[in-house]
Amino acid sequence: MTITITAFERSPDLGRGLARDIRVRWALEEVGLAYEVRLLSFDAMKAPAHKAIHPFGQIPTYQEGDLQLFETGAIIFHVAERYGGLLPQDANARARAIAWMFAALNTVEPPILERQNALLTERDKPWTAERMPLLEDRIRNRLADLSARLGEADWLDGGFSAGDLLMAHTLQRVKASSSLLDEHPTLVGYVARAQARPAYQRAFAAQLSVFTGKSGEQPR
Ligand code: GTB
Repeated sequence: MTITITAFERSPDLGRGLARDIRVRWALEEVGLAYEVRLLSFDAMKAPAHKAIHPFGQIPTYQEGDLQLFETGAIIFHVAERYGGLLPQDANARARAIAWMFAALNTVEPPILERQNALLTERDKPWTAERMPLLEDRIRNRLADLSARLGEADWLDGGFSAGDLLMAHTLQRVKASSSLLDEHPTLVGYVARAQARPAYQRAFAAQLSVFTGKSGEQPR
């Protein structure tokens, strides 16, 4: 069955791993599934045909036969459930890995997005300079707790899982736009370990190739 995902025709980072289709590409690479990519312009994302698949007019989406999905968390959970390899077999370990998926999306990502959105849309507002330290401290709190929990381990709970995939990509956004991650060498190492995975490298090269026409090196 052909799997088709959607991605940006034009991306602000020119395909350097920040747009969330990389999460889906990465998950598919981890489980060894081929996929096709439908590139969308901004207008196409907001058109009724795409909104029938993604109610909020965003990328990525996932189509497989008569299944159409949106939300990276749901897509990656589906891939993990249907194809295996991204979640442990043991029921309790599986439940804990799923908890890390939710932690990435519900607990760690929101303060990161809050800061990003403030920089993107409120940079020139009088309150932004005053608000920024508060937004950054919220991220710092999450990173400190995450770093303490990870400790010396390679991954969040045993072997690499869908929880690590979502967490590492969420942290990548911090790394790309601030020095906050550098305050935690443990987390810098964690992201580097995730990005060194062959599946991530293939996903990164595929996303980059949309913009360069050829596969690229992972930036350091
Ligand atoms: N919760 C959804 C999910 O996880 O799937 C969020 C999806 C989402 O935010 N999609 C973004 C989008 O479609 C692209 S990934 N935005 C267009 C819109 O909302 O109109 C966010 C993103 C894109 C590009 C960069 N970059 O280049 O730096 C960073 C992050």
